[in-house]
Parts: sequence; structure tokens; C-alpha cells
Amino acid sequence: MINKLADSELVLNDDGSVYHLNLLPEDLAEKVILVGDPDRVPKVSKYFDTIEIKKNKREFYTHTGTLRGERITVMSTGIGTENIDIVMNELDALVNIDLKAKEFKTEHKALELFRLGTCGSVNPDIEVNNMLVTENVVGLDGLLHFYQDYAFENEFSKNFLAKFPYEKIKPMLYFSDWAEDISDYYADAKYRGNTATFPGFYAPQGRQLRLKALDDQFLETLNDLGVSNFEMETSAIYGLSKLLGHKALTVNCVIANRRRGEFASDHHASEKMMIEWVLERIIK
Ligand code: R1P
Ligand code: URA
Repeated sequence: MINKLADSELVLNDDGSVYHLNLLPEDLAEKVILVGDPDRVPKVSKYFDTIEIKKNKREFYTHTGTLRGERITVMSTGIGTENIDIVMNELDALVNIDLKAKEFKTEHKALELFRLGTCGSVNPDIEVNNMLVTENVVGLDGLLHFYQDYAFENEFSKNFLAKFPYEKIKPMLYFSDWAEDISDYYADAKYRGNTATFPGFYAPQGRQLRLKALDDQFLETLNDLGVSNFEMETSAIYGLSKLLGHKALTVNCVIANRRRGEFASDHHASEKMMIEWVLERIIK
């Protein structure tokens, strides 16, 4: 493997910060909360005791400070796995690459990443305004096809792949073994489940406005294969965390039950409940 990275491969800004996140290594804590919506960043950091860093570029807003004395970062990723490709690689570069020398560090540092997002449910029994922790994730987005060594297998993935009926879509499955390690933290989560990550909000999520979706039974089929909910980032977070050696866990609040046609009337309240619930658990 080539050790020294060319300027075109590891792109930095004039101040030496990573290109899209606009961060220097010292701006980042080892515990990082990832949220989709930039407006959710201050909704998380308002619980911090101190905020020492506020930086942004494009949709990537970062606040770093302390919570109960421990350093913590919250960052927005925007929407979709393409953004997660940037976020994961640049976060990893901040801790595992010497940005000045453009060389890999010999000692590996593992980040703890928590996605706090929103999702829809494909299981009619999963009620809106509750939190769901992702154990397995089905990536229907395709990002990880571009990386080597991405095959992960467990009972859920074997069963899912054997029965998945859509030839044009090539699912890739991942799981959080960290979720198992820290399951005590989440013992009182109402739901744990298998999340599908989609490459879009409309037909990929079975929504049909003026255009027809591939199959109008798509969500029912996924639910029959064991999927409980869906959103647009977790496959890339879990897949790239596994490859890069970071720890990741997704907690989403369910704001839509698609089988019952329900949308959480006050999704801001469930978002607040999720933020408080997670912050209470990740730093004691
Ligand atoms: C779609 O509205 C967005 O909401 C969900 C999806 O994953 C997608 O990013 O998550 P966030 O609320 O974290 O953005
Ligand atoms: N996030 C999604 O991606 N879809 C929904 O329906 C709700 C939240």
C-alpha cells in the first residue's frame, strides 16, 4: 500500500483542515454524535456544559464541547450515504492520518459514533414517537460496492439475501457488533431492529407521487424479510465503521408508520426525547 498520500487524494483546505468537514484534528472528540439535519446540531449541543468549537462548511456543521466533563462532538451529515462516504473518510483521516505528513499513523484510534436520526417504519406494529436501535442494516444504496472487503454475514443476512426478490437491486448487509457489546445501555429501548438504508426518499422508500415505484408492495416485502424501519444513512455508517475500525450505533426516532399511513404530529418532541435519552446514556 502507498503510504504517502498525494494532494489530490487527501484534500486539505489552506489552514490544513480536511476538505469538506473543515475540521482540524484538535476540533474533534473521540465520541461523535452524527445527525442528518444541521438544525439538530444546536438541539444536541445545548445540553453540553461548554462548547469550544463551532465550525461548518456546506451541510456539515460541527460543535465540540464537554458533557458532564467528557469531550464530545456533534456533527450534521446532511442526507444520504454519499455524504456519509465523505464524513466517515474525513473523520477517520482526522484521527488516523498525519495530515501534515499525509501519512498513515502507526497507531489506530477508534471513534465512537452515534447516529441520532429519524426514520420510517415498515412494520405496522412499530409505533411513531418511539426510538429504534439498529442491530442489522440492509444497504440498498450501493456505496459499499465501491470498496473492497465489505462482506459481512450473519443469520439475518443469509436469510435476507436468500429471499430478496428484486434482481436489479444488490443489497449489502452489515451489523453493529458494538450494539451487542453495549446492549446494557439500550436495555430499555422500546425497539431494536433491522434497518433498511435507501438511496432516496420517494420511490426507493415506496412513495409514489406522480411516478410509479418498482413494486407497490416493496415495503411489505421488506417487512416480510425481517426489516423493521428505514432511513438513508446507517448502511454506510455501519459498513465504513467496520472497514475503518470505528464503533457505530444508530438510534432513530420513528416519525412515520408507512403501513398505517401515520406521521408523528409532533416529531420535534420525539426528536427532543431521543436526544435526551441518548445523551443520558452515552455519558454517565
Ligand atoms: C429524510 O427526510 C432524512 O431524514 C432521515 C433520513 O435518513 C434522511 O436523512 O434522517 P435525519 O433526520 O437524520 O436526516
Ligand atoms: N426518514 C426517512 O428517510 N423517511 C421517512 O419517511 C421518515 C424519516
